[in-house]
Amino acid sequence: MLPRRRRAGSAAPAARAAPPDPRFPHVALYLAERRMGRSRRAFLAHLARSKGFRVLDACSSEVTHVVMEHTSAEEAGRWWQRQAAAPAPGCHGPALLDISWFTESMAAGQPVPVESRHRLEVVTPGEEPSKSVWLLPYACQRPTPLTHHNTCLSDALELLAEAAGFDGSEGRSLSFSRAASVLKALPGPLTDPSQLQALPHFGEHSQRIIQELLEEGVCEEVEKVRRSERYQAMKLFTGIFGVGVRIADQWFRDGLRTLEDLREQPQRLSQQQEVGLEHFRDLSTPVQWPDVEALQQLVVAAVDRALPGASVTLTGGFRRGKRQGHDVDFLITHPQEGREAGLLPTVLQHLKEQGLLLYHQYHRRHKAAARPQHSHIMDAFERSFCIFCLPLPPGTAGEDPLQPGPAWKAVRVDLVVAPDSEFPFALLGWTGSKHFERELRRFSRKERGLWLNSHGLWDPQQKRCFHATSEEDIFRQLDLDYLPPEQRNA
Ligand code: DCP
Ligand code: MG
Repeated sequence: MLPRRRRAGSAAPAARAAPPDPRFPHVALYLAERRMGRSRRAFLAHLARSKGFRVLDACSSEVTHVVMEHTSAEEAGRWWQRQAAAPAPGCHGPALLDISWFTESMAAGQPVPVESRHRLEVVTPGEEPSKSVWLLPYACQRPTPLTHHNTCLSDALELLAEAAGFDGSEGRSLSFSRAASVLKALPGPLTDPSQLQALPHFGEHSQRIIQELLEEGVCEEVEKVRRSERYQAMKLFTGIFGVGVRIADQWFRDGLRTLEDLREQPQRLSQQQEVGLEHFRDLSTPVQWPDVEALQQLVVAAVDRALPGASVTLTGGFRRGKRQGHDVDFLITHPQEGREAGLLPTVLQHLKEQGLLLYHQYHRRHKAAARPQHSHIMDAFERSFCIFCLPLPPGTAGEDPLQPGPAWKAVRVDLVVAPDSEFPFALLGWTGSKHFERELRRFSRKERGLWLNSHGLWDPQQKRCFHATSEEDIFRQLDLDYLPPEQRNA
């Protein structure tokens, strides 16, 4: 181990920023936090400085060696250009290197000569930008398509995540969700348990589940949970509109198991749950794409009547490309900030007059909570959780001509109103998936020191909010590669 070189009297923070007597003055190292992550970068910088390397905290024309992880040469080149660090006269800009140069240099105790194998991989146009992007630790760093190669495996882990959530074990639930989400982003099917070694978020338990599934085709623990009375009752109860895990758990502990049990005890139900139970069959049947189109027309017409110029944007799972879902989510705004405030009651009134609403629960905007500083609160927008009475096209009501069904069906719709300045954040927050959003917030806080929610992005150090005009803007502020909605199915 090389001795640490210290200058007597040098103040520690200043020495950390730019040690005045580096052992290798011709090397100025910059570690790019992008994709490396804040904590890893700090660790590597400390290591390099302890070996006498000069590590710069900011990009500048002085930098001779840039080390990046999980990125291609093109991406790195574009990124470097954006840093606007013009090379010093006579220089060609820094060498863009992968971590192998850094590790070899640390092992050698001095900068090793740059060889072509150290340089970031050049990717031909059309190829994946970074082959190992799916190994990145946060779901918001990995493109996750809707359909993928490991559905059976990820479904099994998601079932365990759901069951752990039913038992209030949030940590366990998150671990399974993270592992499931990694599988969804893999570029091909997982066929051998040894492949798990390279993947992030695979603890001993998740590995064991996957190994059994790969070897036996079925996992006893998963099947046992699936068959259990507890899981089945909790799944049934939490599937009722207005019923969360806490209430479902109480009902289970009181001995209730079926919808019939609930119908016999109507005094237990809130008005919302009563409506949920009444329309249970319709509401537990997935909403299909043609329903979404029909609903969008109805909502657009009602919003337009209430406030001309206001816009209606489809969010949630359907924006991510899902062809069916449990509800339909719409985000409403107006280009003139403030005009949108208090819009929903009028919209709801118009819908009611047309007989399109079976139920709605209106929440006005919660002013104090609608700040990114309150990042623990998902959002405090003006909104309404509705059950629409969606007319069915002629000829589709009821399969049996002798027993025609009703000419409508109940569909869950969420209407959310955001002011123009918060719209990109609201759109990003309401597009999901839930796991993607959770990871994006965690990434912002842990890796960038910023607090994100559906209202904005807050810098607690500088005590200021970022302005954004699009989702792309927000990804850029977080120094993340942009992922379109269809790649956010984490
Ligand atoms: N959302 C979130 N956290 C929550 C609830 C919602 O981040 N606790 C965000 C992400 C969701 C979006 O809001 O994707 C819409 O919520 P939904 O429950 O409607 O979920 P989806 O639309 O993704 O799926 P589906 O409606 O098909 O179940
Ligand atoms: Mg939805």
